[in-house]
Amino acid sequence: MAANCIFCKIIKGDIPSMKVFESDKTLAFLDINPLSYGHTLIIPKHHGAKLTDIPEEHLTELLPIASRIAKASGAADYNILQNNGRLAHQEVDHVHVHMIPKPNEKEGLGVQWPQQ
Ligand code: IU
Repeated sequence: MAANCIFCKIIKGDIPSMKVFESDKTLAFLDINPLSYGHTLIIPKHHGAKLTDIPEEHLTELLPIASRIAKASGAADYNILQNNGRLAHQEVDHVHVHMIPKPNEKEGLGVQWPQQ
């Protein structure tokens, strides 16, 4: 945990979030400024700014959980993104994987997400 990290504060529950999934190693919650309905962040509970700062055993759930959430979103198409460093457009210095559904323009998503 890093005292001044906003995602560590979300993990601790000091800042509220719309949780989608939680285990001992991983937390997933809705992005506060979503690029699409259902935009979710999947983060390791172990603090580290970049992927290369995190021990591998804390990374193992990130893609499987992103995959599960993508499936649950009902979107056939979606982006999985993970930015490292300012040149790569990273704004929050705690590793996070974005799952960004791409709703079908005619049908939207297959399921409803909670309102943010
Ligand atoms: P980036 O990969 O570091 O650029 O993405 C940071 C994301 O974190 C961005 O989509 C923000 O909307 C999101 N976010 C959030 O969900 N909750 C917060 O309190 C803050 C940022 I600060």
